[in-house]
Amino acid sequence: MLKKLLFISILFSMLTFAFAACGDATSNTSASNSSGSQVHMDSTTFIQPSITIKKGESLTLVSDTVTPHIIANGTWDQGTAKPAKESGAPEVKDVQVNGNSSTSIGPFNTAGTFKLYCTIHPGMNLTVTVQ
Ligand SMILES: [Cu+2]
Repeated sequence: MLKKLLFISILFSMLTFAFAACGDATSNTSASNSSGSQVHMDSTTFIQPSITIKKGESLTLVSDTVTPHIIANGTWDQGTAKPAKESGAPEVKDVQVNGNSSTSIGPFNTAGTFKLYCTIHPGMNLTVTVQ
C-alpha cells in the first residue's frame, strides 16, 4: 500500500513537472508572438478597435474563428462602406484573411493615422496609429 502511494506521488510530481515545462513553452511562444503587432478578429469585428505601431512595422491580422475577412483601406460610416486611402498608408486592397489564419499587412512607413475596414462585415473598423 505504501509503495503504491509512493509510486502515485512520484507519478504526480512528474506530471506536474511536465505541465510546468509545457506552460513555459507556451508562454515563451506567446511572448514572441506578441513582439510583432497583432490584431485579432472574431467572426464579425476587430477585437480591439485601434492599435499603435512604430514606423516601419507591419501588422498581422489574425482570424480567431472560421470566418474569413477581406480588409481594405477605408472605413464603415453608419453602415456605409467608405473606401479611402490616406496619403502615406500602405495599399491594402481586398486583402483576404482566411479563417483561423493570419495575414500581414504593411509595412507602415509613414507616421499618421490610417483606417482599415473589413469589406464584408458592416462596422468592422480598425484604426492604425503609426508613430
Ligand atoms: Cu470581417
